[in-house]
Amino acid sequence: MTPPRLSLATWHERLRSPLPEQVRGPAVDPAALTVGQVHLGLGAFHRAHQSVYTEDAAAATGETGWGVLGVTQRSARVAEQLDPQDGLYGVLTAGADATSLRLVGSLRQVAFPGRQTPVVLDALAAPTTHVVTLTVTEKGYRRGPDGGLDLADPDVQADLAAAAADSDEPARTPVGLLVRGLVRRAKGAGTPLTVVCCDNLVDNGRVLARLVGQALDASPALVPVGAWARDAVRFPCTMVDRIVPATTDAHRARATDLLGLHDEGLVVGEPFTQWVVEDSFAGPRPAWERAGATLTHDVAPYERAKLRVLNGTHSALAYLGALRGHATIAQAVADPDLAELARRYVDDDVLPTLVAPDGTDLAAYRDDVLTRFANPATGHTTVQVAMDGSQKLPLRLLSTAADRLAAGAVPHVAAVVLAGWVAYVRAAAAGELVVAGRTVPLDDPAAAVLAEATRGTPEQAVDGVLALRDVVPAAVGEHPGFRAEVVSALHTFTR
Ligand code: CS2
Repeated sequence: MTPPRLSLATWHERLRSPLPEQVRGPAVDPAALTVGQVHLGLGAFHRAHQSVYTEDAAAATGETGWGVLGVTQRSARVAEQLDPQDGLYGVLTAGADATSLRLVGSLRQVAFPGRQTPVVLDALAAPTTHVVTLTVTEKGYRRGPDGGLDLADPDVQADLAAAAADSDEPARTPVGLLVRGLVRRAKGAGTPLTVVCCDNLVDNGRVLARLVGQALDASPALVPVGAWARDAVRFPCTMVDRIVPATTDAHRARATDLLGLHDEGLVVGEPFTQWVVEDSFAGPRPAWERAGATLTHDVAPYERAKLRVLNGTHSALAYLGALRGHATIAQAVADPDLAELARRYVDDDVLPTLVAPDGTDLAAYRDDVLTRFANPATGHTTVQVAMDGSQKLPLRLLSTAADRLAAGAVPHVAAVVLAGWVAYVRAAAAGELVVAGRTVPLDDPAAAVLAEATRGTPEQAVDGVLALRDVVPAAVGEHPGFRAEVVSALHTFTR
């Protein structure tokens, strides 16, 4: 018999019989909350991370004004998963030795911009909304080659035209949607707002502030809004961390087993979670520190250590692991050659570029990260982490390489990792990359450019990639010693 679908009613019904000890109900009742936070990019990561912090903060303080309006990005699917469940969903925590399930009640409403842009704009303008969080992935920001807003992008242009007209038409980009919300807010009560970027970008708050500033400068109609925003809107930087793989049928079956209810909105996370937030808010915020977040004046050392140690090594294991046929990150890091390479990468290339955040021992941090990668229970795939390399590698790998070269050292392992990416791109673009019996396509917004750049001999492929200025900084791309090492490493992959 199919178990009933999770909802407030079925959950209350479920409470009539005992729960397994690994299951915890929502810490707050979604029906008792009003919206105080809008989240753009309602994917699995938000649901397993910030939404949980917001719920725990509300539970700790008893405040009922921190319900979340979650805005989906690309499709209405998430709304279809969560609406029938009254916004309730489970987070399955998959540890190496134990699994637990908690339901989260902080999601008050779900909106899909394709249909409900006016709902989102009104929520962004509402004086009761104090915080906007974003997880829209690196590519979601629509940045151009100089890192600023890509004003030539037709979707960005459409959103800016809609912003100038303050119209209700469907938003096409997250930054466009945010800017349009700011326009409406400035024209309304003009209550201050804090916008919290939670993506893996370097200086994420400053980056987003710049994009919003550029959008508001782009049209004379928006100049007064820009002047208001400079005073009234804050963009704190953050470092977010939790490994959240795609939910699989096996995860769903496990959750159904534990809960006795079927949850279409289930997300999965590792036991570890961390959030470091710059304490710079324009108005009230959820008491995230009561939920374990660190509020600090300087996020940069945390963010840089996380991007370079965790994300950089993650990508290394993803490309090199997939090339060796490993389906998951746990399998890749269990491969002695790759474990050794990952450790050498951190020790030789990454750690010399870092300043330890307060109270952090970077060698211990490296060990913790490698242990987290080894957790087999998440099932995090190499192919998932390998996605969007053109967007991720500049931030997590090539910045490290640039710093080492500037210090006069050739980052040998970074060169091997870059060669691994080139080999991965070549194989995937040719339809020849097979991982766990499946042919893996090249999943990257720059797939066509990458396929073209990596054609020919290994030397030509390396030169093609090193010349991509959107991806590789000139100081790295034009360094002969680094090039020689990438070429020689690529030969070992293509042999
Ligand atoms: C991963 C990240 O897919 C990826 O690129 O490196 O999503 C990683 O799992 C998170 O940043 C961990 O906090």
